Amino acid sequence: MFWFTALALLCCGITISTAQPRSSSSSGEYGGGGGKRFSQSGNQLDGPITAIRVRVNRWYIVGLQVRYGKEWSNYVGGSSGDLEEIFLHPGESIIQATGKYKTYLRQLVFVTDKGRYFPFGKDTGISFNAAPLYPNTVLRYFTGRSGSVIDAIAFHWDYYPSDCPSCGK
Ligand code: MMA
Repeated sequence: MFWFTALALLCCGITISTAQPRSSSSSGEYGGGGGKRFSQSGNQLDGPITAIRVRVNRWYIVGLQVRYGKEWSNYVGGSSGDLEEIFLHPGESIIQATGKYKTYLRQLVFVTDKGRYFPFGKDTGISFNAAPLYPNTVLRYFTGRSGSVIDAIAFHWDYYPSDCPSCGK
């Protein structure tokens, strides 16, 4: 009986996992190895990304704060430069992120599914171009490294929360 159950579970597990449509992917990390790790993975439970604050100085992307649903994440990064803020329209999502880096992050550009784009920072360094792997998926959260500036950044894509088949809506 034990072996039967174990075998049944094993088979089911394999069947279920291969039958699931995949939706999560990530791009990066882009940047250098300094700073301390941060992850906003838990923040995605507060909702879709609705606004972004980016702090920039003359050379670098200094800091980042992201609004998930109605909740702002913790601020990550340093205190130099100016804080810039953009709000997405209701239902609007980021579907591509490009930018530049060397040792630290220098430029960030967000492109939305409504054809708007939001550039931050300076146009110098090694370029990257990040987009989701799976159709109809959008930017859901950030991870990266930070200290007195943003050292590196990675982008994590998945369904817009209300489109998630397993969210029971
Ligand atoms: C700090 C420290 C480094 C990091 C830089 C840039 C000034 O040093 O946290 O590890 O690389 O900031 O963010």
